[in-house]
Amino acid sequence: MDATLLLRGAQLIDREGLVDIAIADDRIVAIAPDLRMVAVTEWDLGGQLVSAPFVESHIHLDSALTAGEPRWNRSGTLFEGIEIWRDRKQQLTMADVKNRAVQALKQQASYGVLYVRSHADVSERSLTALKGLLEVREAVKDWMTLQVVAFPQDGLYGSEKNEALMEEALKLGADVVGGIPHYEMTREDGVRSVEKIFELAQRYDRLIDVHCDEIDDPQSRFLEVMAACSIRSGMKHRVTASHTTAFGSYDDAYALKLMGFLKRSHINFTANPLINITLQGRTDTYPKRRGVTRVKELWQNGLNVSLGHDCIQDPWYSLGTGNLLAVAEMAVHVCQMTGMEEIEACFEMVTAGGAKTLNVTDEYGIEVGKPANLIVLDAQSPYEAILKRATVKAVISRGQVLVETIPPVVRWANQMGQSKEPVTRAERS
Ligand code: 17E
Ligand code: FE2
Repeated sequence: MDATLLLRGAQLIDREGLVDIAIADDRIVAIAPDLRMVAVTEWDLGGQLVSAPFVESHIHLDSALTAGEPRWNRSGTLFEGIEIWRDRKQQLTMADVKNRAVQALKQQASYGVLYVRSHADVSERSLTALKGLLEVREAVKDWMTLQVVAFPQDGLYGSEKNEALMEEALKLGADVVGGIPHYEMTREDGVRSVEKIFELAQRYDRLIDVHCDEIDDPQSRFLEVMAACSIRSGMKHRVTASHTTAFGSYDDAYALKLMGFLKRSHINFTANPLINITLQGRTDTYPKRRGVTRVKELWQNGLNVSLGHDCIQDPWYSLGTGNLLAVAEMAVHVCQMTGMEEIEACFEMVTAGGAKTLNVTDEYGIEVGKPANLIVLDAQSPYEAILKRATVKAVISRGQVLVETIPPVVRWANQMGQSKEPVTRAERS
């Protein structure tokens, strides 16, 4: 059999020694050392890391690239962000949503992201955010897998119209049912919103991804409601609890009991350390909480954790590039995951962990027979990738080279240099 693309000398994550990877059309057809094959195109990777693509498990593409519109977030809180967005979303048009989303997705793809789960606000009457992202999902499907969450930013019961809008969003084809129980007006509304979300997900056969307890209030306890609903419904890995930052403020006695229920529930977690280290703790003076969920303990207890970017330049966060290595690096710091195994786990949380959250494990990974979606990093290990925020040199999507990036080159002036050869940043560090 001939290959269309043959990658020689690739370092895989869980395998000693280098291998060749053969791709025919859109599939991986062989993985072994020194393949005897002919290929249309052949690359020698010289031991560089080949990974399955990054998975962005939590982002808001409808608000991406709107930072400063109509004003900047001064308090830095989640709640001021929601108010600014409430004003900005009155101006949404299909073109506005689609242009910004595609621009953000292209930027993400250039950093090696080929799977994205985006929330779309469905608490605005015209459903423009949702309809725009559903059209984008279709428009990009040949190079990017996009899942859309119907997310009621203002609360499922925040106004009378919202419950019907959620259902309409599911009829229009949203992949995932979202929610925001900690922002409902009463605790009772929060509980019944979670119950409603599970009912809708089962009725429409969709996944669940709830913004859950994104607040520093240790009394915000909707995660236990999600765990109970997951155990009772058997929805397990089809359910994701996002943010869960209050878990970082619960006392240890309650956290211990909760962890037991979470293990029984088999739900996924998504933490967004870049955003929550800045949004949370705003009402604290000192000591100031980190406002991030218990990532390390969830991982140690065998639960699936993925890491998301959450924002790319929007009312909640004026920075953000789409590069998941920046998110993994932040998790290493904020979650104190500095041990070598822990650093490697943070890389897994932006790759395989994200694939579990999105429920795409059947097609995800570097294995013979799977779709040829993979990235070549300017690094030899996950540790080195995070260490130097490695350039993703090539992104291969559905067997085609989608984008290539040349790592920066540092040239010393002659009188300083020992060598006249250009030295890459990688060699210098
Ligand atoms: N909306 C929300 O409720 N929480 C967030 N972190 C963002 C939007 C970005
Ligand atoms: Fe979010």
